[in-house]
Amino acid sequence: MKKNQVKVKLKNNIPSIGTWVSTGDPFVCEVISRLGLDWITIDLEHNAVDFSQLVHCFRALQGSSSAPFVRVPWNDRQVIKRVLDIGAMGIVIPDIKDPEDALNAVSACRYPPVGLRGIGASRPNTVYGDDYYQKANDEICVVLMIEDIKAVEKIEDILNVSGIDVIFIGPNDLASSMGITLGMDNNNPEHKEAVNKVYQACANRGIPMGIHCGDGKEVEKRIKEGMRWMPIASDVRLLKSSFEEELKKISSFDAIS
Ligand code: 3PY
Ligand code: MG
Repeated sequence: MKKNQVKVKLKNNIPSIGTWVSTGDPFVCEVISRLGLDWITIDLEHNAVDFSQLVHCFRALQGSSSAPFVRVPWNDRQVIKRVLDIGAMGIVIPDIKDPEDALNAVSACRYPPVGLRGIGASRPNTVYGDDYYQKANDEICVVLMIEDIKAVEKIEDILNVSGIDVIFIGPNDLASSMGITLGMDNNNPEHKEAVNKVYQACANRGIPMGIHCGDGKEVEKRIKEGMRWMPIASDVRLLKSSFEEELKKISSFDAIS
């Protein structure tokens, strides 16, 4: 089984950059994966993407530099098992609220005796090699999402759970839980304070931390702040914004409403 280069980079304190694919479209994955991103996360949390589309997305990423990651819809052992058995090299688990959630999430991603993952990874055995079972616990990257102010308050207890590879902030759900205006690069001082609290707690323990970014400029800023695992927006957001940019350049364009 080949090494997960995302984990190699993070261990060496090198920023790891990727994006989100919300369309679940293999061709989109194929196109983006030729850009040299470290990972591509197929988002099953908020989109109409199912397991049979997911396997084709993974096939499209095969042979590229972009490791196949998945954001699962929920912290659910059954879903995590299937997504890993389809071939995910990284799992992003939303809305971790306390240490118990964190322990359940990490355990679902690791084989015994470390965790509770069941045996039966036929596709990974085929595409990653016969030693998948022996190596998977070390190579799978576990990304836990902190996106509720209650989780921020419990961050030290959450980080006591061993086996967390990345802590990742969902800025919009975090803002929503605080009752403040949404936004990726959120300027609200309380939001900034919450993000900084999580960053400091992670930095003290040497756990890489990241946040969802709206664009490359924000990624650059977050790297300078010390963060290490950032997606640039998503396929859908970038598709929409680049069309909007081009349409602005056509003075006679009058959008049909
Ligand atoms: C959020 O902002 O809530 C997210 O989940 C981003 O991925
Ligand atoms: Mg969220």
